[in-house]
Amino acid sequence: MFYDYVKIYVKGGNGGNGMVAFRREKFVPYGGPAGGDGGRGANVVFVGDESLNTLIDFKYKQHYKATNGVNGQSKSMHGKAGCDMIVKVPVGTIVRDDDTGEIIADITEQGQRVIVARGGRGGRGNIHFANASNKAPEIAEKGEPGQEHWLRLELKLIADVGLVGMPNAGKSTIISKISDAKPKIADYPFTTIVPNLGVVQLEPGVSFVVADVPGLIKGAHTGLGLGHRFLRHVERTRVILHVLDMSGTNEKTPWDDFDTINNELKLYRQDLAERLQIVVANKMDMPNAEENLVELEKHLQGKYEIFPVSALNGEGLKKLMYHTYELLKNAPVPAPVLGAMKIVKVEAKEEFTVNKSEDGAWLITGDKIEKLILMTNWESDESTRRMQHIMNKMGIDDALRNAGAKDGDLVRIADTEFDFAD
Ligand SMILES: Nc1nc2c(ncn2[C@@H]2O[C@H](COP(=O)(O)OP(=O)(O)OP(=O)(O)O)[C@@H](O)[C@H]2O)c(=O)[nH]1
Ligand SMILES: [Mg+2]
Repeated sequence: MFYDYVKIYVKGGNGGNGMVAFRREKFVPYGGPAGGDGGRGANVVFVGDESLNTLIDFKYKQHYKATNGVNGQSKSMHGKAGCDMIVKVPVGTIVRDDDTGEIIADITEQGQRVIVARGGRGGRGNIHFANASNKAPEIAEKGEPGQEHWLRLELKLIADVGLVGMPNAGKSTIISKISDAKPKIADYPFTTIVPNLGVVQLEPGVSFVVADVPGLIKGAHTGLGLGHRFLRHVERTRVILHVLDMSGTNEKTPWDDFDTINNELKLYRQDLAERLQIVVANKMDMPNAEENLVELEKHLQGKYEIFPVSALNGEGLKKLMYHTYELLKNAPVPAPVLGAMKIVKVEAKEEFTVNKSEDGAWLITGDKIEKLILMTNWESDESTRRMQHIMNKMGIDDALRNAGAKDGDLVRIADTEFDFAD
């Protein structure tokens, strides 16, 4: 199978920080709390797009960070949420967490949307922390950090275009010039024994997949010269580039080669002969090529477009590729090959764990507690007290005590360290 892989980093925006502020109005000496909430961080969202068929664009850009939420303001004004970052991916892309290998999403439909990195919640402003006993709280949360991870994208490549022709016609030379493929090229027939795939990129976002199919011979449709195996790769392609060696002699003319190959295609599957086909007149740098081209044109009677090229020195290939792309635009898209797969959601875990780290500190890990710690503003005494209260309620104090923690032991959670006070 021909798979394309890329690794990319995605990060949701951080939530904006909540604000500590108080109302200041005329004739109201001690106004109530008026600190607004931070805005939500933006998500990174993948959207299935049928017009893409490779992952090549991700090889150039690997980091995708959505925008942060805006901090809350005074006068109870909430910060604005970040605007989601939309990333188009080809239909057929499987998205895995690179660390665990777990499938996060399987993009099987046009327009399908999947959040691959969630933006953080905005921190709450001090208006939320007022109660009967504390009318002027100095507490506000920091924004929740956005989710971040490395993803592995996989796509089964489906060739859009097939390079078909007699052995030694120059198919591998062509694919080596137009794409990133590096096949073996040699001056004898049957150099290529398995198809090579290459991605042709004309411009960023404009690419297609080409298959260099091993040479076909007379009788290929019956399986001769492994013909069956190779023809199967042509079945799925939408445009056929029929490569001819124009340096033909009297014994072996390009037009006879043309008829032989097309006859094999037709005998293998009638509709293959009817597929969009461009004739690539290769080796135009060779003697006799010009005369042969005139003969070939007569023979084809305008039924096929002919592109004279020299793969060896690259002449004519660019024009051929742009024309191929134009044809592909209107050629029907083959049905997706991947069946629907289960979508596994990444949910935050509630529990926490206590471990002793090598330096003797108590290490507490867990999605919820780590998030809460990161959202706490430690400069505020009140926020600190609130956090201590929450940790106690979650059972973290008990867990530390049971694990053997003593007064003054170092405790570490996320980016914060503090002393254990029993
Ligand atoms: N002069 C000249 N030689 C070429 C040109 N293109 C390819 N060749 C030569 O033709 C020979 C065969 O080229 P390949 O690209 O291996 O041919 P192929 O069609 O892949 O052959 P198979 O894999 O056997 O089917 C090599 O020696 C190439 O260097 C060209 O435009 N001009
Ligand atoms: Mg070859």
